[in-house]
Amino acid sequence: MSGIKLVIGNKNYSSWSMRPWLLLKAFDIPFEEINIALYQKNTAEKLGPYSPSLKVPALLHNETTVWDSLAISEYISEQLLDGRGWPANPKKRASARSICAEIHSEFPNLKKEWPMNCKASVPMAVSDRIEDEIARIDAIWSCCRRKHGVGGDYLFGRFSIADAMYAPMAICFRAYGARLSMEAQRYANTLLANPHVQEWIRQGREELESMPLGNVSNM
Ligand SMILES: N[C@@H](CCC(=O)N[C@@H](CS)C(=O)NCC(=O)O)C(=O)O
Repeated sequence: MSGIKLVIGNKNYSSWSMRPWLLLKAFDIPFEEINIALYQKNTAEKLGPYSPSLKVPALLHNETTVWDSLAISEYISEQLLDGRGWPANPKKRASARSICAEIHSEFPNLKKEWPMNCKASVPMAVSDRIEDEIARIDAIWSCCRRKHGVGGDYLFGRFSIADAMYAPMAICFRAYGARLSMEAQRYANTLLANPHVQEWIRQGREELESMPLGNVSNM
């Protein structure tokens, strides 16, 4: 027993939950999953014992609690992977950290208008508000693949935190029909073919809860 517990929300909707879950899976770290349905009357009460922010994800490891997807990813890399969550090369690592910070704090319109929904397949018109944000993610993916992707099919070659942070976007882009450059689309396909991403999507699709789109923005 690893002593690691990951508290997550609905797999169909919770993109922030997916990120550290995928990281743990990708590096074959055993953990116990605690699932809490979001936006129910008793959600805050259920999250209270685990997550100081009353949000998911949160990770419990022995006596330590860490919350927020990026902080959890850093913790996993530092405490459980000897730093292997990030690229070994310092320049690549700096780029990886930068693009992770970017997906964590930017793209407000995309997060609002195209929230993750594993069940969705509804081609949508691209609004002016999200056009530039999609183009920026396309540029990040294409540029990382070209500059840093040697040695594997992921942004920095082998799978890293950066791929875990961007994986939900591949689900959103497929669900809503984003048009990507060839290089970016190839990378999106790599993410969608990842067996752990497929496992997440499959489990998300099996969930019964459903929420109106307006309630799931930025999940
Ligand atoms: N910045 C946080 C965002 C966490 C977040 O917004 N989680 C959503 C679900 S994906 C949540 O718990 N929402 C419940 C609420 O806002 O009450 C992270 O990166 O983990």
